[in-house]
Amino acid sequence: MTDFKPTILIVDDMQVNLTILSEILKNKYHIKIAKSGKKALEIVENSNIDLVLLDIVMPELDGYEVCKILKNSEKSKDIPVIFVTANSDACDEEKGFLMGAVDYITKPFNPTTILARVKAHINLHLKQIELEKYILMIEKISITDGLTNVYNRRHFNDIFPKIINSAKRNDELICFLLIDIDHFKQYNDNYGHQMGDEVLIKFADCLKSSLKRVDDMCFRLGGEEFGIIYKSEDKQKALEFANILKNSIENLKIEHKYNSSSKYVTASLGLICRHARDIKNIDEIYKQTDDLLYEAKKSGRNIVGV
Ligand code: GH3
Ligand code: MG
Ligand code: MG
Ligand code: MG
Repeated sequence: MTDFKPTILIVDDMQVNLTILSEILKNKYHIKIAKSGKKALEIVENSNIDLVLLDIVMPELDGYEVCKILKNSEKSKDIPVIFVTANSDACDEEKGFLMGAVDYITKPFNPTTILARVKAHINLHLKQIELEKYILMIEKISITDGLTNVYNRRHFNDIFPKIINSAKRNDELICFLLIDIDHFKQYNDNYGHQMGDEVLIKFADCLKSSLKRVDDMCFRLGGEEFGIIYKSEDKQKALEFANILKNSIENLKIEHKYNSSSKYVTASLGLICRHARDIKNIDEIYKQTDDLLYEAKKSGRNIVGV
């Protein structure tokens, strides 16, 4: 366990209040202090703050203004803010919560209350951060193929129609490649399933590393079948890319004695380039590409079918 100490920013225009609050909290938390709203914003911008204790009545920027600015900034919108103030009016309290504060403590306060409430909000905040990280991780897992680490079929089904629709709006060309390992059953039968898995990993790495632009995407669509959505305004360039890819696969030089077209692992490809406006749906473009892949297989494998 690391002994992580959260950092609290105390904001108050009166030194005496800063001193009292610091004394109460300093054993359990790192403390930063600001004597004005402006200084508080500077500190939040330049450091990692886990909670803000915020006075309301301050010259220039008051606490409400500071809170509003914090809640409108991407960096600080999730930092819990607790108002600590002499304003005990219910309307002030309501306004504090409306500004996005998580709590409102009136002066004079009891040190135990301060400690308990700060602790509760810090814990909630840290749990929230953990939850967000966890959600991001789950989202990534849900779109990734577990063996090869490229996108999975679920993501393909979800994203390809969106890419086609966006290309329709921009009147663009869509290039799609299907890539299928040649005689992979033979490979498994002769070298074993585990070696086969290793081929799939190397194969996918080769496809991924051939894609240099963020818009190009690689998917594992079935056992030993992969798909690439390739951005190109030019069919000839896409074909050049497909041939380079085909050669890079063979150049991995993964021994495959039972492959009919080479002594190494190879793949056959189907490539289609269509104006997005001419594409009805993903089933149609998939079928057309699959037919070209089938032609490549029939014509001897280790070939790009166009
Ligand atoms: P072709 O050249 O016509 O594509 O022949 P092929 O043998 O590659 O095609 P086929 O569809 O007959 O066989 C595909 C093989 O892929 C069968 C299956 O055992 C293997 N396979 C599918 N998924 C995996 C996997 O996750 N790991 C391993 N090791 N093999 C897999
Ligand atoms: Mg004040
Ligand atoms: Mg195959
Ligand atoms: Mg196949």
